[in-house]
Amino acid sequence: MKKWFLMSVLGVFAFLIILSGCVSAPGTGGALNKVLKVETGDQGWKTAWFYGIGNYINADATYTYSVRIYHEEATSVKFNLTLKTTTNQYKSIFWGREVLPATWVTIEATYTLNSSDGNPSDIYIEPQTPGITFYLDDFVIKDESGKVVLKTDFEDGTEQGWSGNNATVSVVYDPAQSQ
Ligand SMILES: [Ca+2]
Repeated sequence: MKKWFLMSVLGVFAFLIILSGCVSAPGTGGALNKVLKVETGDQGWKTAWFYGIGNYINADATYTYSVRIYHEEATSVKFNLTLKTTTNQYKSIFWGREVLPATWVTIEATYTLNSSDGNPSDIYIEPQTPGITFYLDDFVIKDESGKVVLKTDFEDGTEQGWSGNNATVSVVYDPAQSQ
């Protein structure tokens, strides 16, 4: 009888250990995700810059742009995605899209550059609030057929073409995962 009781207690312990493993595992979904950290200066514009976007996209063609953005400011921050052309025009792909605090938000927009405005030169993401730190991941451009023409996910640990303008960029682990 005593032995039976001991086996039952051990069985319950084993069950609890297995259960706790199941509960804690899905939180990170396995591997930790790498993202681009952007620490901006006192001006809020043109902070995360991708030069040479003309290597991936053309004028007079329609593309869908998507990017995930995250920040830990006290209030929502609005973000812009802008395409600079070879004739120094600045074309808004999206403008003032709101990202809530401590929440990864996916922003998607479709845009066609008219060749009368030049060819694609550079692309940049900027917050409308100056001086903040934000994070971006999975910047993807797809053509009309749905084919991915550019994807930056930072999983190789490099900036993958992004650089800072009045900002510092670096690849870090997702701050939402490490909390
Ligand atoms: Ca990533």
